[in-house]
Amino acid sequence: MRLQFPAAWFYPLPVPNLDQPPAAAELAVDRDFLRSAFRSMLVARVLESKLASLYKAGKIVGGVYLGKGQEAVSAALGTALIRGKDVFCPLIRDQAGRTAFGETMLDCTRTYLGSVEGPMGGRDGNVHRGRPQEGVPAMISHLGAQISVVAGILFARRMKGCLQDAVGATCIGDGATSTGAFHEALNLAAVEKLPLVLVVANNQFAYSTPNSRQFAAGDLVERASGYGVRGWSVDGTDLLACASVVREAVRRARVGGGPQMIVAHLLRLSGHGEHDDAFYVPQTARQSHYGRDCLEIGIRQLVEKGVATVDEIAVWRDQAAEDVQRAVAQAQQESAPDPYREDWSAIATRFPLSL
Ligand SMILES: Cc1ncc(C[n+]2csc(CCOP(=O)(O)OP(=O)(O)O)c2C)c(N)n1
Ligand SMILES: [Mg+2]
Repeated sequence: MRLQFPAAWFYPLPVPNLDQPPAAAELAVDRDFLRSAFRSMLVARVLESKLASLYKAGKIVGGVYLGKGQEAVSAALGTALIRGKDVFCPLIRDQAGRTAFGETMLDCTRTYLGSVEGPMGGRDGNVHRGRPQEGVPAMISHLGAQISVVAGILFARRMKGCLQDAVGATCIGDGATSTGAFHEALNLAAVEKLPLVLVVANNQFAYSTPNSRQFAAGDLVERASGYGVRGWSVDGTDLLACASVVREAVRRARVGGGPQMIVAHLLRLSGHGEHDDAFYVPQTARQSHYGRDCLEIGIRQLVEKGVATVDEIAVWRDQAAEDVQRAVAQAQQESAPDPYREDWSAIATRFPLSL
């Protein structure tokens, strides 16, 4: 039976800034950055659409959680980071950021389809994948625990004298900002002035719980100053704004400015996972400014700024669709892990983890 929540739970909705987007950021981002970030958004959207169909066809091991509507800030972050130097611990909704940071499509399809060739050897499902040796710890938790993982890696590197000008970034949702893990990790990062970039995607809901039932503060960004952290509030549906803000925040963390917390305001354009039809999201929220699709806004922005043409974007989309088909077909013909041939010792004991 479907639960019916009283309307008063949701409205009046003191959702911050739903119709008052933060002032548009100056375009302080170059053409190459925008093209690259946008392409990652597009690839992620095409890839995730395929994953959703595979889920509905019963072909996926475990659940499917999409980043639809959240790609702009995620892609901006992945593009601003440097693979081989920085640490990026993505969340469940960060396919765009993963793509931008250089994850191959095969890493994704192999994990979702349970292939032994995948980065987790087919042992762990869907979003719980990473390449820790390459600065991408596997996603471990939705609710804030990753902040301390990244802070710990940065701290360890500093103590070993090899931090240099690397930064570490991770992402959480609005719901995670109410956990102790968030508080403890951000506080430690601030005290130690770690080069940590934390992106909070405020998609207005933690599963079905609206912001109004989660916290009484106005804009979540206000929490940053409580920790002595630089806070940034950005319209997560606006690619130019995300690119500009995220890039500047990463730059500041890199030059010793300490932790940076970016709150991106947006709406999740899918269910919590593909098993959820998000019936609890009111129409008023869908029709609000933050119900806009950042991918459509991105196309408009790129074309209007002369950064890409519609024809070029169509070619990118077709290329992404082809690549996705190939990566899915490849993973589908690979085997699942064989439990009798597996080494069941903890992965961490098998090779030294270089932080
Ligand atoms: C410790 C813990 N409690 C509860 C859950 C179940 N859970 C997973 S995601 C989620 C909501 C997260 O909301 P938010 O942080 O806003 O992220 P979003 O899903 O909106 O991106 C909950 C309650 C969990 N994974 N771990
Ligand atoms: Mg949320």
